Amino acid sequence: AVEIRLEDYTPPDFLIDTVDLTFDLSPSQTHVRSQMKIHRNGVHDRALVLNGEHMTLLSVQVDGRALTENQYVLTETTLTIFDVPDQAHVVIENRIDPASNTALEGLYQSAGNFCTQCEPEGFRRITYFIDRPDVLSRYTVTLIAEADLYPILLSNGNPVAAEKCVDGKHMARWVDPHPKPSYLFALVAGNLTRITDEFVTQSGKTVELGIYVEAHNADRCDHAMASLKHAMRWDEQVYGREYDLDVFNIVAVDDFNMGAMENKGLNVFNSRYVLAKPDTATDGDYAGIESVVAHEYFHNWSGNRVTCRDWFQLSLKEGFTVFRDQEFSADMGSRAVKRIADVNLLRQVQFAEDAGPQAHPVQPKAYREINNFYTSTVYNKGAEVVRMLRNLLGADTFRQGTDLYFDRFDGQAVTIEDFVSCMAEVSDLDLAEFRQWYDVAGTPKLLVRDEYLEGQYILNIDQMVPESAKGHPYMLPFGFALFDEAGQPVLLDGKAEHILIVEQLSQSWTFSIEKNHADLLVPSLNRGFTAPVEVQYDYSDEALGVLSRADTDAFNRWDAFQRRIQRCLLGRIRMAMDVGSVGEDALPEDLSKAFGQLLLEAAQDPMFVAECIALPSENYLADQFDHDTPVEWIHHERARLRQQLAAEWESTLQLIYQSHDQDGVYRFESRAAGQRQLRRQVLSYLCSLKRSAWTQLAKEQFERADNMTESFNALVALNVSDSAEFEHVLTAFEARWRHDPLVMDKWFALQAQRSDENALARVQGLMEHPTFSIKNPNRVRALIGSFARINPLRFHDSSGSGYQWLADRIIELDAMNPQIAARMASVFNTWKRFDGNRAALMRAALKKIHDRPDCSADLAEITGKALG
Ligand code: HT7
Ligand code: ZN
Repeated sequence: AVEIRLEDYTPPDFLIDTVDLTFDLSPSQTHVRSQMKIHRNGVHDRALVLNGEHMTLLSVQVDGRALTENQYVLTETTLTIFDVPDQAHVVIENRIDPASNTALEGLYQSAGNFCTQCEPEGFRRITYFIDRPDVLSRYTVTLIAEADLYPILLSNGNPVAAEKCVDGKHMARWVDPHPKPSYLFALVAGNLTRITDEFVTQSGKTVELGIYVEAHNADRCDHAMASLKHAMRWDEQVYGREYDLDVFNIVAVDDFNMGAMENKGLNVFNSRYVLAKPDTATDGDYAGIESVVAHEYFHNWSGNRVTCRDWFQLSLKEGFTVFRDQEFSADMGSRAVKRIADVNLLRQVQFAEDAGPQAHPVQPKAYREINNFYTSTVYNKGAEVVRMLRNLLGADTFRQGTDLYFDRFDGQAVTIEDFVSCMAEVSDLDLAEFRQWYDVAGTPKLLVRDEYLEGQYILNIDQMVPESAKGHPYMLPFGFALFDEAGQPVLLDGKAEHILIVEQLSQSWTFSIEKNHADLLVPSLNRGFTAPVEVQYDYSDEALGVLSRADTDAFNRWDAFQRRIQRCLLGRIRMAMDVGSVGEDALPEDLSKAFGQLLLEAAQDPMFVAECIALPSENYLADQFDHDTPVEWIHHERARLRQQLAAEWESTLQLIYQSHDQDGVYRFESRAAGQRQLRRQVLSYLCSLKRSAWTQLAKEQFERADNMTESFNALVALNVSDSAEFEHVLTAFEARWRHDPLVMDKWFALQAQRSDENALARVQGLMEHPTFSIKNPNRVRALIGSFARINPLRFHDSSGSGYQWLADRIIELDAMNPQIAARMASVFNTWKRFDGNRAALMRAALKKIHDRPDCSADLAEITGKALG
């Protein structure tokens, strides 16, 4: 694939004002008729070039005249029409084969129903079109299909007609009054049940809401519907954004490459982000549904009404919309815990991406395959950049900025620059330097030093910027406060908390402090994680103890405790590497005490305590090594620390477990979910002691549970216990749920993470399970993805067996679904961070995948960059 560069952007040669599409749907021979009114954009004499792939062209007409083959040129990817008038009526007929579309882009079938996925470039697999986001058109869509097989016919916009045809078929027509780019087009046709509700907007308009699912899932839609209504209200209250069609529909499909898609008025979802009832879905699933439903709904403004000029602007809609969904979820549940979860994800996934071969700026400057740029950098770092703008401007001014942005650019395809300009215009800030956040890859480091001099406290911040920043400093907001050794806030210039604006490579601030502090002063830095940076400050263990006990910023309390744990673990891992065996040293007293102190707070805020006592993941610990990553020592030392903490606090853990037991019906509600999460952590600690009393407790929890969260959490704890009970319970779980693929994904994922020596053979065996299918992305992620991503001990087996097996699976997947294959391949990105033997084996796996003549463009871009 050729490289596409931001600097080469030119406006489209033609625009398409209206498009009238008629689909005669059939699994392997769908007929598409497209009537377009087009006009030349500007003064030029270039031909009309339409994108089109994987389809059969049947006819082309311009202004009522059929074209002969010398009047156009057809290639594998384009249809070029010569001598088109400045304004023309173009009619194209073509045929497509949805049943054999395993890439799940364009029009395809899932469970016998038709559905589409057009972002970013799927529309060109449906019909010939100018398939780029800055071509906005008004769509009319007519769907014709067999009435008994496909009673439901949906598209974007509002329904305007429906009738029976003579031949057992029926038709429905939809008109979308809002001009939109082709990537927001959608159609669905199938045998689906509709769950309905309605929403009255702030201006009094009633919107009909529909969720369409297979009939047997009709009882699993309540939570998605409630989430949708909450999101609609929140967007009115927080951003003043109202919904703009008569209907809003969501369709759940089983075969889907990502989470969901924000097609105008017709969101299509991976069924895992719609379907939930207490006995099949965990609290995590409920939270995921709430945030993805909201995310897609919020796109109606941030993405659909105001869209992207080109795909380099992807973060304009995705970063902003992730920020919006994060804030929504914070308002629905616990703000502090949401922030912890978001930062954890950022550090584990985005920081790693930014430090590896696929690193790119939030606004990439070049790509070969745009599908590879739906990344954590574009989404999560993009959201952090918007969050920084909000923090720099303050909430009210930021809202003025978003109002200006939505009003000024409504109905247009715009750039990140347009967004930032609105923020600069409403504030008195010069944001020119802030742009660096969008333009430069890599995570900046801040080196912080401080000193106390006779009533004055001096804070110094030095920026260590990534190489590609060429020595230019970043502009960022930096939350800051100071505490004394007793954990009391120390006023700085009379204030307990400051947001500093950091904008120079080296900067210092001098504050007057009232009391005379001879002893320990502890700075609380980057509070609430105001900027996506790594902060280095030489904290003593005692200082971390002060913050984890007393910081008034919950995020920094969590962070301080996690830093303390990480310091202990990394020290032990390095020691184990040196001496070649697992250590025997005792639990550090301060760490144990801080752990115990947190446990005392369990009754007050169970979810927060659960987050604090969760040990850093093996992958996160591995990321702290830039060579010879010691997978075995990471695994064993992490397990040893867990056991030591459990042994030291065993009776308290037991008490907590019991006191957070819940009676009554399951409800997805903040405190109850927090209690369940706490019980999960506590039970896993207890089970790590491998004592039959605790294994029994977990088994009882499994047997008594009336909801999936408690049932699955028992399974997780039993996995830690390594006991024979685990096998029995796994079998019981499978017997009950083997016909429910979404529930079985949990079972596949858990089995794939088992760390015993039989792990790879087990995963290979599970690929033969009747519920597993390599064609389904959810199954692939659950089984193959979990083994490769969250079972580092076995995936990185020094024999290379894990690597070779994964390489073969990726090659198999590439022939069906290149997007999923490319995503899987990114686990090999880290090969340089392993010892010579593993690095060579990982590289060999990458080369095997890459050096095939039929390697897809998606996969070749990822593996090519990884190989370097
Ligand atoms: N805007 C969507 C991104 C997307 C996607 C969704 C489903 C399947 C393939 C896809 N490619 C890109 C999802 C979102 O961020 O809302
Ligand atoms: Zn999105």
